[in-house]
Amino acid sequence: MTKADIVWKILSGLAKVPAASVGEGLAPSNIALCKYWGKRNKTLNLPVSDSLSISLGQYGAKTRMSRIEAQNDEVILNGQPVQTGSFYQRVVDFLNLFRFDNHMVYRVETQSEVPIAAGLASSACGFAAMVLALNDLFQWQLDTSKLSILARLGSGSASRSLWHGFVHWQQGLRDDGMDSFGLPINVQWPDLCVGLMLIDQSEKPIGSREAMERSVRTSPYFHAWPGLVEQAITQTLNALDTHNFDQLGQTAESNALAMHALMHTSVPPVCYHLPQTLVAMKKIWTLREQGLPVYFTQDAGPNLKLLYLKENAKQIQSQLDSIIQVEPFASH
Ligand code: 2P0
Repeated sequence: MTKADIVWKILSGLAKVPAASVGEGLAPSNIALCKYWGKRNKTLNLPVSDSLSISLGQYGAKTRMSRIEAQNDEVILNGQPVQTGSFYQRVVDFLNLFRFDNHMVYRVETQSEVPIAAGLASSACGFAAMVLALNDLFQWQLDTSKLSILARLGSGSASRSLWHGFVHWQQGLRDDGMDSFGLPINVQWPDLCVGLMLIDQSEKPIGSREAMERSVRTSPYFHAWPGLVEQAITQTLNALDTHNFDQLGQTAESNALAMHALMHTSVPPVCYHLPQTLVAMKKIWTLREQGLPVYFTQDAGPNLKLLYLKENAKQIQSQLDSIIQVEPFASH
């Protein structure tokens, strides 16, 4: 089954010519508290487990799309035309799924509010915003689960970027992935803060897609991973129900460390930590021993994302450098 098969299944009977001159989409970035790491189907980005994330409020992508008379797609990122490179190619590959006649060429203008320097994945909100813009351009009025499935075809984590707050991506069991999409979790936690801790902004040694594949193929511990995530999700849902911050933070931190253990035990090993990453982790553990409730999570890069409550924000910022504070439940 190809991505195009899924697109056609979802869009069957719907308009194949734009109904508006411009379509707009706005999607927040997200950080996984229980990680997506490993695919059961690489073509369709179907995961081996559920995952659970928190969206980053005003940090995200805003995309405007229109059909144009041109030979090639026009891709504009933060006001600058992009004509080559892997970003351009990923956008064009995704647009290829939505060309319903030979002359369907697009202009895609994205304004990304993601602090790229903080090592946040911009692909998740980028693909989600593109899908929302296409839905608006063609006036398909797709429900959110279908929008989530389409976003997943661009990037797995994009399936979680259609909502604010906490989101649970259900792995699904079907081969076509029509049951693998995000669902919002109806929990508000206004005091919760996410601190983006900038450690290094140089290019990653290896992309997350390849690192993920290598973990699945070579880590001797990978067989334990889906069960660990399942357990982490149960614990996180319980922490959300009871507003138990320590359970939330501890579960997220342990899950991130388990994911990095898979990478460290891959052959050849993948290590996203820099010496400063370890220094920061130890500092966080020391602060916790001293009674300050702060936890971290880490994705496919050296930067950390901290979890803490608003009442401790000042103290945490005075102890740790370079933190961009996000309040996921503030109005946006
Ligand atoms: C996550 N990451 O759950 C995990 C944790 C990175 C570490 O999802 O291959 O860009 O496009 O489906 O979504 C990054 O991987 O991968 C990711 P693809 P994606 O956020």
